[in-house]
Amino acid sequence: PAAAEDFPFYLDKDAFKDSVLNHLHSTLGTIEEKANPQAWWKATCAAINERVFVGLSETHKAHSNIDTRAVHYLSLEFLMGRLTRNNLYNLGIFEPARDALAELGLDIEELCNEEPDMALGNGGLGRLAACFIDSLATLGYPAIGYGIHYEHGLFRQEFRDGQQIERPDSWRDYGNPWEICRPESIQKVPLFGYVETVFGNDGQLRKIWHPGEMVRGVPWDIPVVGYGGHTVNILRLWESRADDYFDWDVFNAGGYVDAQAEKSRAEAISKVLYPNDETPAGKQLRLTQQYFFCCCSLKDIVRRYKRRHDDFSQFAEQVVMQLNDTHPTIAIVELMRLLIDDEGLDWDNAWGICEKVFAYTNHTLLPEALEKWEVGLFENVLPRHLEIIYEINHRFLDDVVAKKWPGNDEIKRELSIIEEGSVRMVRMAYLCVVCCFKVNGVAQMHSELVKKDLFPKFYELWPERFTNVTNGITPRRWLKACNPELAQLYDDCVGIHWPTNLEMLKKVAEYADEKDFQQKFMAIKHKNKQKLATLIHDLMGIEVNPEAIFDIQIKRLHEYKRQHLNLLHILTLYRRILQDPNLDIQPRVFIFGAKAAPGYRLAKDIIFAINKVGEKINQDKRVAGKLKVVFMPNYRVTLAEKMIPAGDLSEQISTAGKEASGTGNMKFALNGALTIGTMDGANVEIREEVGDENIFIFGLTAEEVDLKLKNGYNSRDYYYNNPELKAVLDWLDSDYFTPNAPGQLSSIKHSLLDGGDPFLCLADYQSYIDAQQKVDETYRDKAKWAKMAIMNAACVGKFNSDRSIDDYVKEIWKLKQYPAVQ
Ligand code: 26W
Repeated sequence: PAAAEDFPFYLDKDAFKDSVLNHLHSTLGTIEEKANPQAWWKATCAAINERVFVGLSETHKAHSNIDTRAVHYLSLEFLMGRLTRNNLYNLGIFEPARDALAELGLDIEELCNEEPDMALGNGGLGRLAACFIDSLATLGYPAIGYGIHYEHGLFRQEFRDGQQIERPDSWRDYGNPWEICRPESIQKVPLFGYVETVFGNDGQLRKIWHPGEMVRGVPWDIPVVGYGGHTVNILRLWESRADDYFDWDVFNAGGYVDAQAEKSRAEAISKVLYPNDETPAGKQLRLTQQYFFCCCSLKDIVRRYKRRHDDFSQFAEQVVMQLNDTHPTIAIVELMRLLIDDEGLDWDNAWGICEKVFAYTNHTLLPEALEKWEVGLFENVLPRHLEIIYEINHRFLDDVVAKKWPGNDEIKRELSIIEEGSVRMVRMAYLCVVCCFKVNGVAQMHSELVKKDLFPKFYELWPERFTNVTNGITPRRWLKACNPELAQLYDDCVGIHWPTNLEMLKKVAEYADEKDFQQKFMAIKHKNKQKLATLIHDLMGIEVNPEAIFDIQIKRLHEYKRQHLNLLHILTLYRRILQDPNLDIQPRVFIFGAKAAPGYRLAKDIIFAINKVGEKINQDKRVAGKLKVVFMPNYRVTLAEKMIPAGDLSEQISTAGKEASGTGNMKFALNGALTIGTMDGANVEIREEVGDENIFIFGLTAEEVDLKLKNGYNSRDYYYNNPELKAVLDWLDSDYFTPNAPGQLSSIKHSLLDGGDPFLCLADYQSYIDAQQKVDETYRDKAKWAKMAIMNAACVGKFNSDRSIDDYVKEIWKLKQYPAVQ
């Protein structure tokens, strides 16, 4: 139980109950007899917020009094999930709140289910941002997250006859108790128009941008409560509004309709999150979103700085900005513009500042995911920024590239921020590398590939710029809050301080061989599996056996993540069972969760195929319950919190060299699942930590993948030389799984054979099947499996996001800790 001395906002059950009742009456304006669960939830949030807001203002005071250096985390995505439970745990008042609500006849689980998921992100990158701001607050660092206040987050997924359909997500329909509107900090954002060149009084050329349109950015602050409640930082999200849309002149001139149209155009900017991960949209609205939030955030930062300083000499001491992938790259250009056009600095001065304040994190090596924008789009939306980009490029090529490689025009073409071709493009990643003082990848292996494959010439130019920060996850959400029974077991074993010192769990490894501990550990896993089984039954009507192996793959749907390789394994087992009804295998439940980008045909076909194969298997009497396939709809943070504690086997099976890091792999291991995975991303480091004997590694290495592709990979060779693989693929292509509709599942086989199998599913097939066979054999030995599971949970302390933040602070941000509330 939380000790009052560790948690300054601790209050007991009775005090919490009074507070909830008080808010039910005076904030919600209702009474016990009339209140519905939503009103109770909101009253509870109001009771929590009484503490949160005190922490917020204390933190604000503390940080502005000392005028501290702060990190500004710029991200188009923050995948926060629900906040009620985490805020309660971080304040140390979960138990009193639970008991108080119970006395009021309320179940805290049910109450928490009233909260919609804050799904303002696609996947790994957005969730990483959420874990990072949790850690920053927990460690007491001055930090602010900047992003977009989307009206609609990532779409809600439904299945209709096995096909994904997308429905709008409306997370704020009935108000959100966690956000505070700050109209006093509204910013104006210029767009479109043209640039005029004038002579200033000093005889210097000056540029004046005459925007064609203005929109307003309205900030909404979400308090970010650190564990212990000693620091409450903010996440500031910008909402777009029309500038003076109620323009009386237009109105009186009969232009009411035009004014309304302008209003909807402006408000479209923050309307919806782009649901594509890995494939940039290339759309004007997306570039506008990026500029909109960067412009608002920079003006906010500069305004705050100028309250204390008369010139910009201290700016780079006070401010560091982390760019979460290339999505906020335009912030670099916007700061140049602000400093030169608005503040009157000269180029060298302005550039000198920019070079000290921006750092860039790369999250992907997939070439199609690297953002490029058509020059024409810039010309139209941000004409002044295009000029500045040209100037940055010009100076870079002439001053830097020409000095390093004199007379080499080929290399200039290669490194130019502008890609020449039939359509000229701005390469956003190059712009980042040219300006940022640090560029980091998100796992050791990924950071090596960033240097070697992605930016080799830049690495030659500036080797000291490139670094690694391995990703991490917050153990508060991903262990303490989502798996309270395991958390309790750890409290009993190693004391209560592991949530902020995850390496303490190492001590648990000492118990890995003890029968008694193994039993306790696996009993908790079993309970979590029962709970998930109930949820699956309630949501989908499918009966699954908690004794079976829970084999889970949850992540965005993408060819490189190879959900279809998993499917080939399922088909292989199904076929073997039909051929030999007495086949002795461990019962398994294959559980999936994944959203496909709405325009990604093959990804949607893979979802459909898994659903169809699942339907067949689940109702086939001959399978006798040995296999079940469950594709849970609408995978999101809240569902992950229920699935991960129940996992036995964690599927991390991307083509080596493609998954930058992965973070689901860390969450599973921490909750005692074993990994089956390739030598990719953070799997490599997980293997290092848990030991080769406690993980199932299979498949080609990244070097072998490259070599195969270079030497002309032919997937057909594998198809014709492996009868079981051939049979399984042909089977998928028949009408067995889609009676009366032959060919409905053909696109998968087609992509693997005619499409050339770009992610080498067929090359890795046999090795995967063999590794799965080993999983099956290992699971039969209960003690061995328990020991391996415990070793995984005990040994992955490295992957906590507090360690990631420490690495960022030491390598890049150079911050000091200032916990505000004692
Ligand atoms: C422009 C469209 C777009 C949107 C999002 C392109 C690329 C992205 C992200 C890079 C997708 C993403 O979430 N990447 C994941 O980032 C995680 C956090 O670092 C890593 O763990 C995953 O390996 C990486 O795929």
